[in-house]
Amino acid sequence: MTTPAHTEKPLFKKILIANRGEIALRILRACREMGIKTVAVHSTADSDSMHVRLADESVCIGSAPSKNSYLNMAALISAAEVTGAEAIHPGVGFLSENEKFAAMVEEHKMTFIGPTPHHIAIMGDKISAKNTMIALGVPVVPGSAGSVSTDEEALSAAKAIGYPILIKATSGGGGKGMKVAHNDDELLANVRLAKIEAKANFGNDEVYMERYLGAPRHIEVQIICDTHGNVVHLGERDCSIQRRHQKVWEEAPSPGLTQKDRERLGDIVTQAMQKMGYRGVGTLEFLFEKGEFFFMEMNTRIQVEHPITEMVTGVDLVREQIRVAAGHKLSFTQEDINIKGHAIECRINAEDAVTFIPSPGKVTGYHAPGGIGIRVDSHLYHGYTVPPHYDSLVSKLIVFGDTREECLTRVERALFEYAIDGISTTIPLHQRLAKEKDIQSGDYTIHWLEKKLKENEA
Ligand code: MV4
Repeated sequence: MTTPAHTEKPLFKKILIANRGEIALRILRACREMGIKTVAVHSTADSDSMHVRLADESVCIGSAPSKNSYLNMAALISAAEVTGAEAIHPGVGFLSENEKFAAMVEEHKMTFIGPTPHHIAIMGDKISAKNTMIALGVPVVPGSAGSVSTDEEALSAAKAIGYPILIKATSGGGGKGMKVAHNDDELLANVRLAKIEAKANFGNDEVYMERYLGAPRHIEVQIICDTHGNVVHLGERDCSIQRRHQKVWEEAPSPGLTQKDRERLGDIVTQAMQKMGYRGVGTLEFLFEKGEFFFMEMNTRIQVEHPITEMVTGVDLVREQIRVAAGHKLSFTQEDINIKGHAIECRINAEDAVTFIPSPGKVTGYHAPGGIGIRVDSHLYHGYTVPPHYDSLVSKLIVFGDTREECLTRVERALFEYAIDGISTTIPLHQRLAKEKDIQSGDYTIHWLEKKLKENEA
């Protein structure tokens, strides 16, 4: 699935990577293999980071708080102009789904490695994302047509939806401000409460209603689109194992889907993206319950858990993302994609494995696992100091096996080898997860981990 580079127009000569940590490293690696020069940017807290060390050039763009550095649009644009970068890769988080930044990059005659500002904006608003998907023939959770303001609106929507109902904030993210209602009285009380909380948290009191699914799985589909009308899906990932809306453990393919489910979902998503004229990589998130898929939201960026899809498809997603951003055609078709084997990602955070209290500090010893089926995406090294200012993700252990059983065996083996000294990490949590009966059988929903952690507390 490699493309002879000499047969196509040249790619970018230089890319600025507007991110840090493991994902900056991931993008750097793709660029180096493609012969593209890299510019790292960093805050004053990240001068000694691995992404700065491995880049061809680096620019300090501000002080430790993200808003002064990794979220500082003017500083990023200046750094790109000064270094002569032709494109900016936003990575994940930070400005990766900011339509203003995407537009600003293009206004300055550089390429934003991502979708159009228009598509970012549509998917950034949950109601417009949902309405867009309905129009494209994608199944969504039954719910109110838009936001609900009055008691009358809420009650008439509830009649059509049926209980239990989930109230969500239009501007809310990560499940913040969601409330369940089982009858009309609860509904009216909770709509009022949700609006007050939404106003306080997001500065916008709009809320909408959906049928509450009690025990679904979180299933997301990876897609990639070029600017020549080609759309390919790369199968799904199961990200049901979460804590406080943070993914902890991800698998591809999902142990809960049949091949029929998978193909049905892939077809729906591919056709929708084709009609939409989407460009770049994207992920459509669904809830899956009793054999039915319901669209929730779409992420318009590369995702943290993309490597498990790379492991089971053999596709370098970041390389393809850069190629399509440069206007190249996808180097494969849907027929070339065959899901093979099984992959699991353990997200390793610099946190206590029981209390989840962040544990920044100096890594006084470091030994990463290796051997067959093991990939470690991490910016850690012996002597590195994990700064306290950012996300606590410090490593992704990505494991491949021909079967799910082999993959799980290798997860346990790799976790046994992994040594990170000086800071606390969530490695012990993953060691426990790998031994759990429900994990081994693949029988879990989005509520499994929180329930298990509560049981262990008691
Ligand atoms: C839901 C749901 C049940 N029914 N929507 C949580 C975050 C936000 N993006 C959507 N979320 C949910 N929406 C309906 N109609 C349950 C959740 C949910 C969840 C979803 C995915 C992964 C983990 C979750 C944990 C709790 C609740």
